[in-house]
Amino acid sequence: MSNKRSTHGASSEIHVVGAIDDNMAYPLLGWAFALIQSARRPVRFTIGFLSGTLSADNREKLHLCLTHLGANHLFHELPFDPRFIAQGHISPTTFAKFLLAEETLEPHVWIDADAVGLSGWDSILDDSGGQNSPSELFVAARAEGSLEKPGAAFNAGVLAWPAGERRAWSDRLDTMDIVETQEQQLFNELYGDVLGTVSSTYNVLSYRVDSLQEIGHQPRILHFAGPHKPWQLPGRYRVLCQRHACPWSLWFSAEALMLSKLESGPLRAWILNQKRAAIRPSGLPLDRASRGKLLLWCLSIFGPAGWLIVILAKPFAARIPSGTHPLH
Ligand SMILES: [Mn+2]
Repeated sequence: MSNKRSTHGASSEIHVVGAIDDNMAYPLLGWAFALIQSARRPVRFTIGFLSGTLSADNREKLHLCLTHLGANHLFHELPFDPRFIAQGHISPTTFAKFLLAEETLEPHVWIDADAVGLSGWDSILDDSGGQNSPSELFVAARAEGSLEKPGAAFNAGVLAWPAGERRAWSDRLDTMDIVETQEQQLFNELYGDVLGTVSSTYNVLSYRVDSLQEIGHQPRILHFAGPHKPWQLPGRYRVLCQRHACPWSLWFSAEALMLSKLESGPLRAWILNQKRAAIRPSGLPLDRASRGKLLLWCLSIFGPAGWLIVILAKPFAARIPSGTHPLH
């Protein structure tokens, strides 16, 4: 099979690149399933991981599950680099996007594993100006119809790469100061002047919207950026998000369908165990930006008594940052 397709007709394959560690093993299944299920063309995945961050056992189990889901995929081990630092909730795995992009010279799309694809996501490479565009990288506009200021910071969760060589990042990383989001800043610095934009629907940040109606149009990729994530919400509270049509409900739908596909498979027990494990965030999140995550952590600890927290905390919903949580 050719890896060097350069056109993106309706039937041509789309190459999706992402990266995970052990903490993201379970969410990866929802990610891959939603992307395949909503695409109109074949999808091929390259799933990167930094050495030592994804166990051989998880890899083997994920391989079986992905095969069962019909996902054409390849795991790709990448060298761990001490400059790949963890920052807040962002793991060193986020730096994998530099390594994978420089190895993948064909057109492809990077999608963070904390995202779901919805109808139309697989048009992203068609919408990125084709072969004649001078842009070396395409990212989603910040808001639909907004005029992008040159140099405005972009979110690096979805990256549409046309064919071509990538910019050298390693020396630049050595010389830059440590900032709050190192990988994002490095991307902005390297590609700020050669950036093209696609519709904001290709990277809708869930914390910017409280309910799906607020977006005003159907997202094509919904990105659960920020410290707390939909898979960390215990099942009993999910109905609150669904009733409110909060962006997380799209992840819950994809997850339910994915689980039903794997129901009959041999790995059912492993998956349900992973699902349970994903609910409990590692460590007590106490920093100011993680109040949403702290709420989810409490809900995962307190069991049914968590309903009391939900009821008592409701009046303070607005003080919990980043939109999405069961306190609607
Ligand atoms: Mn992300």
